[in-house]
Amino acid sequence: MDMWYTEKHSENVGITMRVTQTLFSGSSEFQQLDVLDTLEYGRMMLLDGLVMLTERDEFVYHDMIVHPALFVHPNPERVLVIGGGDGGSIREITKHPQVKEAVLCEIDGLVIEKSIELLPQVACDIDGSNPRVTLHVDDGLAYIRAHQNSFDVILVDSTDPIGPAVGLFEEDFYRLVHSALRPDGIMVAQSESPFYHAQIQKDMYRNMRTVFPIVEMYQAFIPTYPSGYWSFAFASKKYHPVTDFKRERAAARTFYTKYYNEDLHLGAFMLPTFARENIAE
Ligand code: AG3
Repeated sequence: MDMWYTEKHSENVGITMRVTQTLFSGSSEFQQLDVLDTLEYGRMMLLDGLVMLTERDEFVYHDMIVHPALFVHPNPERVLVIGGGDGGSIREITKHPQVKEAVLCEIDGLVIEKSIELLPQVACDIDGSNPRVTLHVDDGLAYIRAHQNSFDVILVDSTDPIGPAVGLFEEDFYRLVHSALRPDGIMVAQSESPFYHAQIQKDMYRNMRTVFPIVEMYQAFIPTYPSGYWSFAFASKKYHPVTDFKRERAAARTFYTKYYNEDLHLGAFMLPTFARENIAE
């Protein structure tokens, strides 16, 4: 049998992959979850039909949502991930020796459960084996409302702004994140494709700028996401991601990063003109 999965990226374009097996297909009270095995990209997780990760290219996303902020903040001891129930961001965070506690707040317990079962190389630090990791199955907004002035870095590892993630792109949410951060805290949020999602980016960056004094966009190449060209928002109370970056510290890292490095850190913030224009003030 010839089975293919297609995620439509627009009305007229999509990405399609040959599938060998459905490992899980079901729904929670929040969304539809599927884990498929593909020939080219290994196992793939979908939420409401959208590709969240594949085994082959998840290193790009997880390196890039985590390491820029953790190498800019001089002492990231407490780090929170909102969403990210697959555990990939937590895995990268715990590579940093200064991190004392990495907290995951995911709304959907099914995502955590199926990631531990079917994506063990991604979920390796959320399976109870890492004493520096704490899990909460809770709404991110409720969690941060109850944890003011508590974190050095908060990562918003969300899906697209449809379904349960809509609130994670709004100004009220960024205000809560701001107050859940310590006085020199940094937020990083995945911020969609500059190529396909110009309007989402425009609204999202405007919302962040009303709350944070420093807001910059940076980019990464993620083959299985719409257009392959993806972005992240760096929103910060004090540290600038380029001028406060200490290259030597990143170069002296004690762990392997397959995508991130100290040169790429700077290059990632250098945007093409059309991407700059999406978020122009
Ligand atoms: N977060 C998913 C980013 C959005 C992808 N969008 C899409 N395929 N339309 C990734 C979660 C990984 N921890």
